[in-house]
Amino acid sequence: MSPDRLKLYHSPASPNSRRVRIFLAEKGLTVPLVVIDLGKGEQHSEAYRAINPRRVVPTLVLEDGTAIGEVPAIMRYLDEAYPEKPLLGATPKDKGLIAMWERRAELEGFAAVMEGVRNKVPGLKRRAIAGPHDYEQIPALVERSKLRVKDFYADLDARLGEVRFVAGEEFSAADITALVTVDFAAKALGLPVPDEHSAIKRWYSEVASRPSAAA
Ligand SMILES: N[C@@H](CCC(=O)N[C@@H](CS)C(=O)NCC(=O)O)C(=O)O
Repeated sequence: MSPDRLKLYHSPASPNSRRVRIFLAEKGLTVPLVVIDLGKGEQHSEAYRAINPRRVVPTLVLEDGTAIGEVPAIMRYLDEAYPEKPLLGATPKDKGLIAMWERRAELEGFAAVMEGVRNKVPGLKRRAIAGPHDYEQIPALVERSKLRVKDFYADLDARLGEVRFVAGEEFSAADITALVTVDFAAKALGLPVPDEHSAIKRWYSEVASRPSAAA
């Protein structure tokens, strides 16, 4: 299927949407984008809920109307449908390693930042977890999230002291999730990479200067 028959519902400021936009840019795929205005609550509209009942972006819609939500699932579809320049690995070993490192970046880094932001930002009161259900903020989680992000940075620095990219010697989806995590932590939690983490700095200057990072 030609990528211009797909549709990506996204939000320009959403870090989860950015993970998919960078993924597409790295693969050289141009997919029509449809903006969902999260500030105006468009994710809760009847029209968008018919596309993604979880009320979150991004969502990839195929030509036959099939809607795929969840960033790793969208990445999986794109890498399988457009196998040129695989970002989730080409061999069973690489696939396993990239899935492991991407998942660690998401669970230990990205999710930790998200937890801090959602429990802190006044505009997200009663919306501490994205999705169809409302949850009150728990301010204590903000401090714990900051500790988790610091630990994530220390662990990532140790890893990048051994390898060029997060999952090994090749750029992969794990770098995309880690890059978006670092930018999100700096912007939304005021937690830039500490100066002493020289391996992250070396890696960041390489991945952030790829054209895809502007996506
Ligand atoms: N697990 C989902 C998370 C998606 C998500 O949390 N998206 C946020 C934007 S980054 C969202 O749509 N938030 C809507 C809201 O806060 O109501 C994924 O991987 O796609």
